[in-house]
Amino acid sequence: MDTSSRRELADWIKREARALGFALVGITTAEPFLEAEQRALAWLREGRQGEMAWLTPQRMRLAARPTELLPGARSVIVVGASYRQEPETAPAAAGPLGRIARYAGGEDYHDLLRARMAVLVDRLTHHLGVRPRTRLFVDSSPLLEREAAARAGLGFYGKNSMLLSPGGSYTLLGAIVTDLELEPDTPVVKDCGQCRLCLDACPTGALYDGHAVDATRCLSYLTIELRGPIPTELRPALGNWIFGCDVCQEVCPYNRGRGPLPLDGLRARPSPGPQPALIPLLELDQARFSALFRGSPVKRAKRRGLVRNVAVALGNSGDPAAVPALVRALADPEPLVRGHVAWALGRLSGGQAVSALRGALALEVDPWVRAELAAALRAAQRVP
Ligand code: B12
Ligand code: SF4
Ligand code: SF4
Repeated sequence: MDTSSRRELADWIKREARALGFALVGITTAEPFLEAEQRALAWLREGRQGEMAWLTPQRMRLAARPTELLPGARSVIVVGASYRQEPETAPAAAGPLGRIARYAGGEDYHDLLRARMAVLVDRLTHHLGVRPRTRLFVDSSPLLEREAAARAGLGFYGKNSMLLSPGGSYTLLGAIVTDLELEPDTPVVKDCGQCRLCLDACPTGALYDGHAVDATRCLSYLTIELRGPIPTELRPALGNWIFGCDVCQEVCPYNRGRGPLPLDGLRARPSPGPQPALIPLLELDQARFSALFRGSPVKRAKRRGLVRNVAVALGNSGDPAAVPALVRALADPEPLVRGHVAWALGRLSGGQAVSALRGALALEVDPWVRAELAAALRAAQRVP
């Protein structure tokens, strides 16, 4: 294909992608991402991935080499879907409220983006009269998506490690690796300058080294990916985040102003909403959890993970109205939940908390929960 045909096809793809609702679209070559690979391998060597055991050096090497992901690959089409929205609009619920990261308020973006990208490939097939070889990536398969997006000219790395484009960072990325030869875009040469708002705002100091995140400290990891107990010293930093965290994006000047409208389906569902009441969530059983979060990214945390986070957020709320619900939750079937509920009661203290913790300690058999109960009892008794 000559240069003008490559450019024409690239332009056609971009028009179609925008018509499908993608706020961002760009193209890069299938050359390997060698510098990013080195950064990713260093990140792994330093143990920044925590317990995300699926992030292995082998996977990172693959993720940096589109031609190994699709033999014969020549180009990568990268799309970005906006999920920009204000969560602060009229919290309807009473009592202590939690927060769910904006990206997780709507439908599961993996399915949503993948379906639109598949339509793009179908239209491309129709346009060309022949089906090109393609492989679609949305988050869960190996491909360094931010790196692909940066090289495809969608934006640049912010100090919060997000891909920043002129419309901000509230975008989810997807990539189509293909054997088509397309005219590539040029990367954006830009940086954050002297700004360091996100570095100062991160509740746990998870941002380091200019543009990287230590996942083991990031609330997004702690509330979604971490399956076991949240380290005690980081629990207060959760504040009321119960699934993900948007702090380093909320403070970013690139996210001020209007920006692109969210893709249909990525708007927050009315229930449970972006700032749900915490007490009803603490009381969710498995059936109600499954019904409430069907088709939502929140299901990734599983019931036990979400209720664990809710317990921590209630402990952080300082609201004594949470004590009776927490006392009931000391009987939760999951030891993980009981241990965090104990911590929350220790923080809220008061006579009812102390006697419930004593009673639970007398009955508890799980050694980890016993240790949490004992520590919580000491904490609750210390507070006047
Ligand atoms: C694992 C993962 C996480 C982990 C680890 C995050 C991390 N930064 O690595 C956790 C669970 C913490 C996480 C959190 C979030 N994630 Co996440 N996550 C991923 C996933 C699946 C893999 C990322 C990965 O490989 N990390 C390893 C590191 C080494 O690679 P990297 O993230 O690309 O980091 C690059 C930078 O650190 C950069 N870098 C490092 N040093 C330097 C220095 C310089 C000078 C430069 C220029 C660059 C640079 O190089 C690295 C390699 O390219 C990707 C999807 C994918 N397949 O890429 C989504 C993805 C990155 N996540 C995404 C989102 C939305 C989030 C959250 C906002 C969700 C939330 N609200 O809670 C937070 C944001 C946290 C943050 N500030 O980054 C989006 C980001 C979209 C965007 N516009 O940037 C992605 C792309 C998913 C998607 N398909 O849209 N995530
Ligand atoms: S998502 Fe939250 S915890 Fe993670 S780096 Fe950003 S501000 Fe810090
Ligand atoms: S808050 Fe400032 S430093 Fe952080 S990503 Fe945004 S512009 Fe860059």
